[in-house]
Amino acid sequence: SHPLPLDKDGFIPLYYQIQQALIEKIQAGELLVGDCLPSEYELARSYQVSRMTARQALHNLKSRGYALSQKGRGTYVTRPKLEKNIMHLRGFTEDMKRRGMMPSSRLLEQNILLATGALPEQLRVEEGSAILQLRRLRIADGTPMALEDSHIPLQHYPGLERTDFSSESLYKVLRDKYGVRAAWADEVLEASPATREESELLSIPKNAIMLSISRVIMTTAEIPIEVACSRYCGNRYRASIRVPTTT
Ligand code: 16G
Repeated sequence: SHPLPLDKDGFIPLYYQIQQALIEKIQAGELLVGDCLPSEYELARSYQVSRMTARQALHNLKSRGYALSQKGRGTYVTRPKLEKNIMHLRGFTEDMKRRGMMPSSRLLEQNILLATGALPEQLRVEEGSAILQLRRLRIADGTPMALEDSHIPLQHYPGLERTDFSSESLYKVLRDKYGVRAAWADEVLEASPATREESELLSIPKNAIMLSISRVIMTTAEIPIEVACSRYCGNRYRASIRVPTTT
């Protein structure tokens, strides 16, 4: 298809107009994951701009996660990173469903253990009280997205351990069976390389960068729900936040 003419007298930079035109094609499904994007030369010729301008447009698509360049293959469309709004307390299942993706899990561990170390204080329970420990590989549309470790104090949620977490959503069960309402969470975000085990489970290169989110999440009644660590693939996830003004 012939590219739309650019607005050359306006205030919107040309590279930006080209970049947005390509993003629109990707979002409209005219360009699919794996498809080649026009080369720098082709873009420059069809939009009547300099190679520099075309290069900038392609560069921005790559840095925004819409494309990748590979020697011999050119620049091709990739699946954009999921943007996780870290101001929301939604669980994985709900978050993926809202995006129109199909969530699933591979249950790696589901055990009862006794609270030791930092857990009693974080979960506000006695040392040695029963904790449900979950380790799940979280999958969306068949692609492994994250590894999650959760610790939930069973004294507040008795019987929770009988749930089959290979198919159930933790937050849905807590909401439906225990009336839990999440109020706030303390979160820490951190970058670190994937361990060997993580790279195998998530099918990513060894030492690939992971985005780690550790959190303690509380109910409206100030009862701890969960201490969790979610380890997201750095090439599939990024975090966003709206920063409010402080007065
Ligand atoms: C989110 C939570 C995780 C929780 C899970 C429940 C973050 C950083 N992590 O991934 O702590 O265990 O949701 O998901 O938000 P589920 O309801 O699908 O089991």
